[in-house]
Amino acid sequence: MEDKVRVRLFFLYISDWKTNIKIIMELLEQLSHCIEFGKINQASPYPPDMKGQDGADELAKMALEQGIGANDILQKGLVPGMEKVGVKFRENKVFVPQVLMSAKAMSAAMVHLKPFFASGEVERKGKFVIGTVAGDLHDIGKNLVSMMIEGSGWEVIDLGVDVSTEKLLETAKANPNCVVGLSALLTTTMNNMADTVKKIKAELPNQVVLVGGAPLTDDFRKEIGADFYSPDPQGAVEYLKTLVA
Ligand code: B1M
Repeated sequence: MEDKVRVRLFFLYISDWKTNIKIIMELLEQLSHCIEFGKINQASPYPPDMKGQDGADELAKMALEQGIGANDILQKGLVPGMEKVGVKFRENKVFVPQVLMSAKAMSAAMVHLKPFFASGEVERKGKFVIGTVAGDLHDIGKNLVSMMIEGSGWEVIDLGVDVSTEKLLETAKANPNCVVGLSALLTTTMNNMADTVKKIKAELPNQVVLVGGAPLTDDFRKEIGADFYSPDPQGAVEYLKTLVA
């Protein structure tokens, strides 16, 4: 091949490659935007200013079709969107309903990525076992924490509400190196939380336990021997990040 032709082909390849990168970046940015603003799919009327546009559902599928890796879609599209929601929620710039819409958008995208997680192609950051402590039926806050942590790339095992110490211990033992998260909303069930943490630490001294819930304080966390207290989901996400850094 002539040198001139070779040079032209090289520049064609570079410009094609640049275009592809641009398309990929735009797609991931759009995906992140859908998560941040809770755009589930094209049919969803929310948010009103994105009516009729593709949502997380269509864009995640499109990204896979364009050959973008499932891990890149998660880490460069979905996670940054969820992170923005977490920060805005902490700063009272968005509220529970908006976070729930973001979580729904995240789930719609995750449907397409799930097979890649199942095949082991995409690695999760770790396992997070969460539950509301025994005697406590409040789960709205716990669910938000659970969704945000899943959205940050962890596999979440959600045991629900009114979770006994025995169930938590059994799950922690079955999932070595997991992090346990406990939520309590009642002053009465804070005592159950203390009891649960004590028993977990007695049987599994190295088990990391993260606690949260409206009546808790960091002093209470220290008193009961848990490793970390977060007043909000974003704090929990940031703490987990430090464990895998
Ligand atoms: Co209940 N309730 N409730 N309740 N309830 C409270 C908590 C209460 C403060 C209301 C009041 O009296 N002002 C009061 C507790 C008083 C106290 O103990 N000091 C109370 C009571 C007394 C009760 C009952 C005993 C009432 C009765 O039957 N007499 C009863 C108890 C039932 C039981 O649990 N055994 C009861 C029942 C219920 C409902 C079932 C009706 C319902 C729960 C529905 C559900 O969760 N599916 C309910 C609700 C909705 C509330 C209020 C109104 C709202 C709680 C909530 O969801 N907040 C609440 C009053 C209030 O807070 N205004 C109240 C929104 C949620 C996003 O916030 O859960 O704090 P929160 O979660 C936050 C943070 O705390 C943090 O992140 C979340 C997002 O920012 N966080 C974590 C939570 N868990 C975390 C874990 C982490 C990290 C962060 O790491 C693991």
